[in-house]
Amino acid sequence: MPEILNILDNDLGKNLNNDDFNDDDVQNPVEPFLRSDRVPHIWCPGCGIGTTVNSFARALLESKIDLRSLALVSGIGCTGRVAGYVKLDSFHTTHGRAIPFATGLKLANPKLNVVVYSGDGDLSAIGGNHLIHAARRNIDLKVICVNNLIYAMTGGQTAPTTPDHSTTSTNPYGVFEPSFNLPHLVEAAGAVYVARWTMFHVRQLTRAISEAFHKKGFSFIEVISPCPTLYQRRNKLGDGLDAMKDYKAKSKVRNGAPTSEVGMTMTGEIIVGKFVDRERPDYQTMMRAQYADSLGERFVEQSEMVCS
Ligand SMILES: Cc1ncc(C[n+]2csc(CCOP(=O)(O)OP(=O)(O)O)c2C)c(N)n1
Ligand code: SF4
Ligand SMILES: [Mg+2]
Repeated sequence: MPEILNILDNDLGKNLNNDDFNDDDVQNPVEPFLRSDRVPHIWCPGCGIGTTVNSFARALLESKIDLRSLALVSGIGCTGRVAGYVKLDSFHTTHGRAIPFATGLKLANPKLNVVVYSGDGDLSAIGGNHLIHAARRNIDLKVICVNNLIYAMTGGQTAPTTPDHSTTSTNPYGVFEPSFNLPHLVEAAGAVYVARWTMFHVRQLTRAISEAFHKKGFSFIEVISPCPTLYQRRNKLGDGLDAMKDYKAKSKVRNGAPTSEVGMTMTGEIIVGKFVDRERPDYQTMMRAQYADSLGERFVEQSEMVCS
């Protein structure tokens, strides 16, 4: 039995097999990745999160990743619900703690491909410290951050990503504090792969997720995604379709753009693209090298210590 199944002991995972996902009879290629028994889902009409899941599932197909070696971890929020809807070994953890949870999985079983799928608030507010330190350590995680510019699940409060001058439930007279430019933050902290796409860019997003699967180290993909119910409505930006039109009109592809130049405003252009793709030893490679150097013959490879 593969190692992951022993370690995760997840009944759903036990039945996973890549062959199950190439069935010609299946009309929607994404459907086998979903726990259809959980439908209807909680997301509002026009919400962008479901479309990001579509791109994610297509990236799994494209990258031909072994699904038995995959684990998906979410925090709390509307985006955090992704963990409950994907038919994978997935974990819906506590608010802000998806990255430490994922780090634990990766350290316990280095062969796992670990994806963190969570919201801007979860990852950059309560979980902000974990975000920068995982990037600094270059832990081999693929982080997909759905940035709807707000704390959606709890009623539309200002998040560290909310652009100034926009209106939220906690800033009814307009946000005045500066927001995080997430690609810049994670690049400065040490991420090896950084990209941003909007929910309109479904193909580019799929490609970026596939690329991240083949990258070792801390990868961060930001997806700008509409929350029609709270952010769009309160700021008179229309519905989900209006958001798509807006993303189409305002997005400018600038691959390799300096991340210092990709900060967002409420109504300005949205710079998208792959900004960072660089090499740097990941945490576990550095750890092995250091221990081998210090311990000499007493060093034991972790793989020899993992039970099968
Ligand atoms: C320790 C703790 N503090 C606060 C909350 C309340 N809470 C739940 S989700 C959330 C914000 C989620 O925002 P985000 O990560 O952007 O997700 P979204 O709903 O926008 O997708 C907050 C503050 C909580 N569940 N746990
Ligand atoms: S509140 Fe916003 S983010 Fe949450 S499901 Fe509704 S539209 Fe999506
Ligand atoms: Mg959010």
